[in-house]
Amino acid sequence: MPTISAAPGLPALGWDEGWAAALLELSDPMLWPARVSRVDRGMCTVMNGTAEVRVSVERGVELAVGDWVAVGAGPAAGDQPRIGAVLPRRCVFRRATDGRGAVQQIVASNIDIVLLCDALDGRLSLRHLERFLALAWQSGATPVILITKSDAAPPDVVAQAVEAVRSVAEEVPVLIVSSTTGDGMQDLAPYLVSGRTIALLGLSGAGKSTLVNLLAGTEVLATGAVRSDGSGRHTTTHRELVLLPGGGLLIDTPGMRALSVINASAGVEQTFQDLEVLALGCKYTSCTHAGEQGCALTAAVSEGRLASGRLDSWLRLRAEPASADHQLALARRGVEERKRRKASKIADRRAART
Ligand SMILES: Nc1nc2c(ncn2[C@@H]2O[C@H](COP(=O)(O)OP(=O)(O)O)[C@@H](O)[C@H]2O)c(=O)[nH]1
Ligand SMILES: [Mg+2]
Ligand SMILES: [Zn+2]
Repeated sequence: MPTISAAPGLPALGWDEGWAAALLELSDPMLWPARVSRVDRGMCTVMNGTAEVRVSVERGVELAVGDWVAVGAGPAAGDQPRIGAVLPRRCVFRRATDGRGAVQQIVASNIDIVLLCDALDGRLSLRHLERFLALAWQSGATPVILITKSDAAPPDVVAQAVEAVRSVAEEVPVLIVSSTTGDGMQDLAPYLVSGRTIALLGLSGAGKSTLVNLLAGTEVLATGAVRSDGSGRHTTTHRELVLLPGGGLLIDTPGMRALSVINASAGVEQTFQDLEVLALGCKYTSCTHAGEQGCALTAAVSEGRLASGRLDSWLRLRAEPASADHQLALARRGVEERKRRKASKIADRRAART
């Protein structure tokens, strides 16, 4: 049975004319629209504007929190409703789950804004942040950097960290908040608009779930104390879409340790626009910026106009998508090969039996 929740209608969940058109294209009047708020094995929870409903998910259907789906009746009377179709995603946030980039998982979909959370504890380096930014731009969402736990460091340390972050942020807004004191929360308010979806990304222990609970006005998520060695804990076991009482939707995500930038060349380009512009000044258009003669980037580093770490970071991230693509292709080929071998074994056995 659907459980009635406070969800005040579809538009507050982000439903608009575009989604309505996508649903119409399915031309099945028996399907009803809903947004996925939680994904479990074989099941998911959806919000339809008036209720939260548990829906069964058939094998092979890849679902992500944030998806808009068309739901239909189960095969027999009394069966749980099931996913009829996933409406084409406007934007997805993917991550590699195996460190080599061969296995990818959709972290969340249909996000408008990505809040990149950094706890000022030194675990999120500027190089990490550049990776997060590249992934955020690549997803199609707009990134905003959120420095959390501002109460946990003296003001001059906070100011220094903000300055460092701004040096790689380009035009991305940088907000500073404390969930403990409430400082800076008013700067977050303009982003929390009805129907808008915001995903929180960051390392485990950055204070994401605490912030979601604070904004939701209730303990909707489990939070975890950071271990004494500062390594943090994975406390968010399920990504969940939380509808805020004052409008806006938040998606909390588990901490991301292994973060590789896959197929994100456009995102990398956007993140390093300053370097892309500088590179226009290189003598050769084929310049690899590895110390060739006439390289504008090498010159900028030696003149102190560009941090060498940022140049290294750009060169590394630019090289990654190609290698990850290659890994992906290799992995796919391996799977195909195994399938072929299995099929021929079965055929052999059948032939032997007859
Ligand atoms: N001092 C301080 N601690 C915070 C703040 N926000 C969260 N924490 C603590 O940081 C730890 C990790 O928070 P949590 O929300 O679980 O982080 P998550 O892994 O990003 O979801 C918990 O012990 C929180 O109590 C803050 O604004 N200030
Ligand atoms: Mg959490
Ligand atoms: Zn160059």
